[in-house]
Amino acid sequence: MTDFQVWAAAQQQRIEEALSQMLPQPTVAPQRLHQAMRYVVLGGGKRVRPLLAYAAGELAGADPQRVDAVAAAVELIHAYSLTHDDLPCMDDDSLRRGKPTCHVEYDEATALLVGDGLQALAFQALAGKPLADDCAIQLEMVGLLATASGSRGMVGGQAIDGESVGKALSQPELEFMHIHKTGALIRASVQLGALCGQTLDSAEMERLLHFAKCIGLAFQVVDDILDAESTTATLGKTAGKDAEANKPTYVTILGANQARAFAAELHQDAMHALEPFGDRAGRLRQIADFIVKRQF
Ligand code: GRG
Repeated sequence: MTDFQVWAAAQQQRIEEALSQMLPQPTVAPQRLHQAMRYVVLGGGKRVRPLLAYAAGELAGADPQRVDAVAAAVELIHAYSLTHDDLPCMDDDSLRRGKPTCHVEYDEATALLVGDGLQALAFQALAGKPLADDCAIQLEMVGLLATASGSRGMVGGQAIDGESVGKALSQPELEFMHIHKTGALIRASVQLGALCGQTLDSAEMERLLHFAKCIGLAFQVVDDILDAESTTATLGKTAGKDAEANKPTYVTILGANQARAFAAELHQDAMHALEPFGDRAGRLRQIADFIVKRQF
C-alpha cells in the first residue's frame, strides 16, 4: 500500500466509526427508518469529502476530533443527496455503492425520509459540540454548509441538471451546473475542515478555495469519463446513465480525450494553488491525484 492508501484507509475507518456513533442505533424507534439511514450511510463509498475535510484540517493544524464532526456532516449531506437522486422521480436508479438503492431495498417513502433525516443529522453534527474556539466561526460553518447544500448550491445544481436533459449546454453552462451540483459540497468540505483549525489569512483561504473549485470540477469531469467508459461492476452504480438519459456531459461536449486533458489542466491549477502551503498541503495533493486517476 502507498503512504496515501494507508492514510486514506485510516481516515475511512475513523469516519465510519464517527458516522456509526452519530446515527441512531437500529434498535431505536422508528427502527425501520433508522435501519435505512444506516443502510445508506455505512459501509460504502470512497469518502472523498471526509478525506478532504481531514486533509484541510491537517493543513490548518486542526484537532482531528473537531474535524470528525465536519467530515460526518458533509458525508451525511452527500448520502442524503445520493438517496434522493436515486429515487424514481429523479434518476430512477436501482444500484448504489454496489447494493440496491434505498427505495429498492426499503420503499420510496422511506428513502425520502432517510434523506430528510440525514440532512437534519448533518446540521446536528455541526451544531452539537464546539468545533471552533470562536463561536462566531462555528455559526459561520453552519451557514456555510446550508448555503453549499441548498438552492444556491447542490440542490440548485440538481435543479439545473434536471432542466438540462436533452439540451445542448455550452461548456460554461455545464461548468455552472457542476460547480453547484458537485462542487459546492466539495468546496464546503475543504473550507469546513480548515475552519476547525487556526485561522488562515484571506489570501490563504482564497487559495484553498481555488484548489477546492478546481478539484470539484475535475471530480465531475472524471465522473463523466467513467460513466461513459467504465462498467457497472467497477463503479458499483449503473454505468452509461448520462447517455441513456440524454444528459450533456464533458464527454459529449469535449470528447473523451479533451475531457481527460481538461481534468489534467484542472489538476495542475489545483496543485499550483497549494504551492505556498508547502508540506502542510501534502494530503490535499494526494487527494487531488486520486481524484483524477481514480477508476471508480
Ligand atoms: C438533493 C436530490 C439532490 C441531489 C443533489 C449530488 C447530487 C445532487 C446528486 C447525486 C448524484 C450524482 C451523480 C452527483 C454527481 C456527483 C457525484 C459524482 C456523486 C457521486 O459521488 P462519489 O463518487 O460517490 O463520491 P461515493 O459513493 O464514492 O460516495
